[in-house]
Amino acid sequence: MEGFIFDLDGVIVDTAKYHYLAWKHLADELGIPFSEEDNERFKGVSRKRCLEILLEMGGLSVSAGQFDTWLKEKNEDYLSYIKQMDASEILPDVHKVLDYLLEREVPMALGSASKNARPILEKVGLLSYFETIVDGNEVVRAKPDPQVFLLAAERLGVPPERCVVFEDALAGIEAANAAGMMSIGIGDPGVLTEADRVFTDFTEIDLEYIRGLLSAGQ
Ligand code: B16
Ligand code: MG
Repeated sequence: MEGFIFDLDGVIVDTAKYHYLAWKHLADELGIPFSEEDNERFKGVSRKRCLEILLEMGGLSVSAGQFDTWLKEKNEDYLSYIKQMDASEILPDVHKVLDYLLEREVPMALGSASKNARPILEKVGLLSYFETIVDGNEVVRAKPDPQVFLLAAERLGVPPERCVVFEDALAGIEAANAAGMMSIGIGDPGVLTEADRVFTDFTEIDLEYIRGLLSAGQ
């Protein structure tokens, strides 16, 4: 493996809790019941699609103008949480793996559905680790479409079959598989059934395993 691609939310940081608070705030305002379980459906899904799902849940259909106002309101609320983020929010042992790859000059990319990926990486001090950032501002077709990861590989200059993707969402695993890349699931093996390999979190990933990925086939 020559190129390493990381999803952001649920892999590097746990911003899902802030997305939840912001969606919950809007849902309460609209009188739509919304639980943490409902929020699971929003993982790896674009902001626009999330609002569509929320409105479907509430049986609401609204004008384009109103839709955009609520979308903006949710994001401003979310950004108020993001503003307070720092390096302590990097998920356990993520630094261990990123530092190992950086020391070996292995090209790394971020492949996220979020339009806020850059400011988040800046806040937690990881922006400089990535050669390229492909985020929701650039990608037209959302995961499970492979576009985000194929663009990341192209920018890294690494063929897809030599790229490995770390993802916490099933749609992201499907996107990595569709791109012809190795998929590593971070989370529940019962959910991420299509991943080539699943770890509960990065504390389970041994650096020997990463070393093995780098030397496989050589
Ligand atoms: P934003 P990822 C995704 O990030 C989140 O999992 C998803 O819940 C969110 O709706 C999406 O980003 C868009 O985020 O509102 O910041 O543009 O997992 O692809 O890194
Ligand atoms: Mg994710």
